[in-house]
Amino acid sequence: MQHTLVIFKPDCVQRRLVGQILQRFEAKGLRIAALKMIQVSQELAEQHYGEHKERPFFPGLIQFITGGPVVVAVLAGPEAVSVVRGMMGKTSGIEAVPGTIRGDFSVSKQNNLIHGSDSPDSADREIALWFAPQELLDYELAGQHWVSEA
Ligand code: FUP
Repeated sequence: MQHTLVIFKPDCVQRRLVGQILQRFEAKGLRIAALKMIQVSQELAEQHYGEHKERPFFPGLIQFITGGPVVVAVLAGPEAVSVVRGMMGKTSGIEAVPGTIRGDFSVSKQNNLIHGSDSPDSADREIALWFAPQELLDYELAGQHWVSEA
């Protein structure tokens, strides 16, 4: 069982797409382990996107992600990191294939609606950055054995 961080970015909130996209993850069989809405601080934004610090798009990205509230979640399930990445599609909504979230709802590289951790190590780092340990809830969903073996 793996955990991954998903951010429903400010464009997702403003376009009223949070429910529709969260529904896809639930329907897939992932469990919501944590969920909250927050206004991202400059500091958190810079820490989260630290690996892109030297890239030309970094200032715009920070302005974008702090430009309105986000909804942030921890999703749990078998291979949750790669399952979510596959559902998200390529970074650019123009290149992302139809059927993926970005492919269905985005025509932008920056305004691409959601973030998902790109590896289990990134997931651990990002979850610790966005959530306190007690915010992650470990519980069983009824009928889980119909969804997956583990
Ligand atoms: P992804 O893992 O698909 O979210 O994409 P990256 O980690 O490569 O990039 C992080 C965010 O930076 C993207 F979600 C959007 C933004 N970005 C740009 O705005 N311009 C670029 O050229 C590349 C990324």
